[in-house]
Amino acid sequence: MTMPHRIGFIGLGLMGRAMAMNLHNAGFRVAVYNRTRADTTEFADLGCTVAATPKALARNSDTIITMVSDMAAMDAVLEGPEGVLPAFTGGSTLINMSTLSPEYTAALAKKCFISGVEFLDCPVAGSKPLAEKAQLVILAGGKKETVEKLSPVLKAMGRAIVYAGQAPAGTALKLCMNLLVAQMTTALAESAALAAAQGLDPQLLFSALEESPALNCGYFRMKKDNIINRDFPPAFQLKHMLKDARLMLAEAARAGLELPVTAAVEKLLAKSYNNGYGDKDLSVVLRSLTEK
Ligand code: NA7
Repeated sequence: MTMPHRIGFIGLGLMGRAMAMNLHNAGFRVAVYNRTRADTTEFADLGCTVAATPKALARNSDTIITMVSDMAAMDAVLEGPEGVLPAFTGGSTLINMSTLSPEYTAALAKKCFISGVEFLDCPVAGSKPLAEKAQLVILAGGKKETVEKLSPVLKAMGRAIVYAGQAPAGTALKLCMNLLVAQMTTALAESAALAAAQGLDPQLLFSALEESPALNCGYFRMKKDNIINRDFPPAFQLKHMLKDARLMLAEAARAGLELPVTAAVEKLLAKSYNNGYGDKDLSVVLRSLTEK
């Protein structure tokens, strides 16, 4: 790819801020848009252009990357008179890295195709600490040649690209990955709650896990401090996993597949959300196991 390649980044939340910063640090010309403009200050201080609207950003970008909450947020930044889509011209590329439904993603791919815009469906595996270290795994859907052409951009944010097939295959794979994350988190929380209920120090659980060649995994280690300290600063907010659990169940239902454990996990996530923990790390489900 010939540099500079003009990248417009939309959505400077927990993940997007780190990803946009890694693109800037890799030498790409990055301009940004965020609904809450105050969160663009550090990019302005680095000399990045801050666009007033998604449309203004799209007008001056070759590639737009979106990393926003959900489908409503995507509609807000893409559609309408100040959205990306009306300003985007043939030959531009849209890379969505948010987790949306496969159905929404397929419809977006079609809309882009009709407008002559290249579309990549690239959600990521990994939360804030891995985003900060550019260690995400990019789950890529779309035309293989486009993924290859844009791999320098994707590699600036992640350690690896796993090509899944045409869109929405990236999103489909992401839901499978997050099914594991959701279940591993709730399993860890239930295990710690059972340890405490039996009068054990939860630290013992981690000591045993760390000695086990099979169970000593990076994910449990990442959540150790949260569980031991019962403090849940967000690496991945519970509200986003609740959205994803519902997307998994909807996809399974469409295929006539039952996911009984995921259904139980969704109930626990919903309980935590209703307890007011939506913005905490999803490991906060530990609290909801012991609260009425
Ligand atoms: P965050 O930290 O919740 O960030 C969400 C971003 O989406 C943030 O920039 C928001 O802007 C933006 N957003 C949310 N709603 C809107 C609307 N209506 N219009 C415009 N922009 C909006 O999420 P993460 O970074 O952890 O995750 C992002 C995605 O990756 C998500 O799909 C996860 O499931 C995976 P704000 O700063 O609030 O103005």
